[in-house]
Amino acid sequence: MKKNLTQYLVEQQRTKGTVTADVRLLLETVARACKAIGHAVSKGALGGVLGSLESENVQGEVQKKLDVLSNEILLEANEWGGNLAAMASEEMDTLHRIPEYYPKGDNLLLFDPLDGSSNIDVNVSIGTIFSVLQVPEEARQRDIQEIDFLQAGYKQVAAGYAVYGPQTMLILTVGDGVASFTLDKEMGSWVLTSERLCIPEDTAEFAINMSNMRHWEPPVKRYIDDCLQGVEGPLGKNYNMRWIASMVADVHRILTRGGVFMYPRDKRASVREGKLRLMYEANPMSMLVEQAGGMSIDGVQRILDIQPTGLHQRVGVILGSKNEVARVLKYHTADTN
Ligand code: P6P
Repeated sequence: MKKNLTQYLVEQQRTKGTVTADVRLLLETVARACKAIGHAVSKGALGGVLGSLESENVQGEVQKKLDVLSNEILLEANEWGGNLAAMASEEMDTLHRIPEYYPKGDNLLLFDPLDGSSNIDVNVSIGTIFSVLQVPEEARQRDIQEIDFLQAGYKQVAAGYAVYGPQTMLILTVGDGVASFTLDKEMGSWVLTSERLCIPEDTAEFAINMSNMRHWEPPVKRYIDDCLQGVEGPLGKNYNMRWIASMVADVHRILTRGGVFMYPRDKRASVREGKLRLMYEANPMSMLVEQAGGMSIDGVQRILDIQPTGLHQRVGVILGSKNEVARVLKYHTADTN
């Protein structure tokens, strides 16, 4: 009999002490919300949820109907459980405090409710990314402020994503490796399908949006040029390329078979600090990748060590197979020596 998510989390709580009871309940609530989001996504045109709204989010991006619906599903599911002090989301300008009339807890939940929105209307895999932090001791007797969220990624107590693709899967870490669960849609349960995902240390597959080549900084340009020279080039092997333009889908491929994912900062004003968001995209994905034996940097430093300065701060992201990311790091540090 395969374990389900609850059994996995109870084992983590009781035998390994990696999660507290309230984090376990929080993760089960988030997983339940992801089932509801996946159900809404799967309806597509039949659910009247495709297309865009007139509104824009804090990032200045046009919001898809499903972006807003997914955000509402996560807020409503998590408001009343008693294990959170506040939430933050890509779709909300600022934090969302737990209403006075609900019990509160000492955890903070951050999420990108539906990552890869540009793929929704063309039926390509998308996903939900989430991160759990704890309320700092000094903030536990007062109202939560935005600054209480601004903790380096190594302080996360849990991180994960749901990917809505051919299978609906939940990928989760509580600090003891990375487990994967597949949704049994007949029973409505998340069934444990891998107890410990492991990223191959080497790869010959890179993921980057090549249309941005003219904007890249020199180290990225040199690395990709060397990859494209194949076996005759300095890297001595032929590389393959993938770019799904859904971080969840690209990272899922890397957790499954290795590779290197790159969304580096570049010369465009809007991407000067990077495109992806640190708190609810790069940090949770970096915790997963490191827990699966990979590496995750912004180009020059470990992403999980970055001290955040803003809730919606952007960052360059280069993550995946350890030896390949270390190679990309060398291209960057060689530039500064
Ligand atoms: P581009 C999706 O909008 C996203 O935030 C990530 O999921 C994805 O990796 C990236 O942007 C794709 O960006 O510029 O290739 O469309």
